[in-house]
Amino acid sequence: MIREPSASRVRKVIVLGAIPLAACVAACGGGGATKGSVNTATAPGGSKDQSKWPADDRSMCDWRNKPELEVSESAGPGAMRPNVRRVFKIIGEAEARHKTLICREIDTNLDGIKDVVRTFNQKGEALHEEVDRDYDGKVDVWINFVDGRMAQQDIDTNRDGKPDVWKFYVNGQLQRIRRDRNFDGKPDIWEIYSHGRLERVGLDETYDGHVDRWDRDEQLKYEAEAEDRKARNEMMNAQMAAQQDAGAPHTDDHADAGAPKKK
Ligand SMILES: [Ca+2]
Ligand SMILES: [Ca+2]
Ligand SMILES: [Ca+2]
Repeated sequence: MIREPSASRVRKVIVLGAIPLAACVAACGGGGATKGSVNTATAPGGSKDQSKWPADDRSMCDWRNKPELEVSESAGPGAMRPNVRRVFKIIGEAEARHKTLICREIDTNLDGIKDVVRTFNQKGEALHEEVDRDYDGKVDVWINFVDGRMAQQDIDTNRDGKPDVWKFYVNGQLQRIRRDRNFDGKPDIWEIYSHGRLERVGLDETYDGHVDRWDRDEQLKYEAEAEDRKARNEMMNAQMAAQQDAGAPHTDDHADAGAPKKK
């Protein structure tokens, strides 16, 4: 049931992608920079024909009706019209007066609709990012930064406009992932990572919000057991060697303690 709309969406994406491709071969002169954009979907109201870009680019920066902010528009690679908007705030007084970037948004697939936006603090560190990764006109990735590093990434995988995967990072390293398999808005899988690797998984099989089962990653479990076994064997060998060493008279072959006696 869940697969059906996404399959039809894929077909739609292909159909939409085919038209701009033909248009672009004629109009874009095979420019390398446009290569990435021809195979993507076009957001509703957008167009891969840059002369037909809509007047409203669905800006995600908050700058309209704010005359105190300065806005710059520029054209990135492959764009014949501006597809990058930067919003600056003037801070400080007199000598210290300068402008600082507070928001930047880009139309990355060149359909005239902005699809990624990032905000910054006055230190220039990233604060928040929103992305329409599949170019359907709806945001599907939300990222929060702490001290300029990614701290949380929320992802919408079923295109209902709400996140169903939540990834948490500490010092840039993945620590936890929560997943919502039945799309009720609540997590039912909890993944715990250690040094970037999956360590254990908690499953809520009844969707009541409580973990019913914790599974340790089998590979990690095997490695941990192998380590234990190795350590135990080494300890036993050392003990045996010490015992034999203590009990046996000092001979030249004491270094072979624990090994079968030679003839
Ligand atoms: Ca776009
Ligand atoms: Ca989207
Ligand atoms: Ca759920």
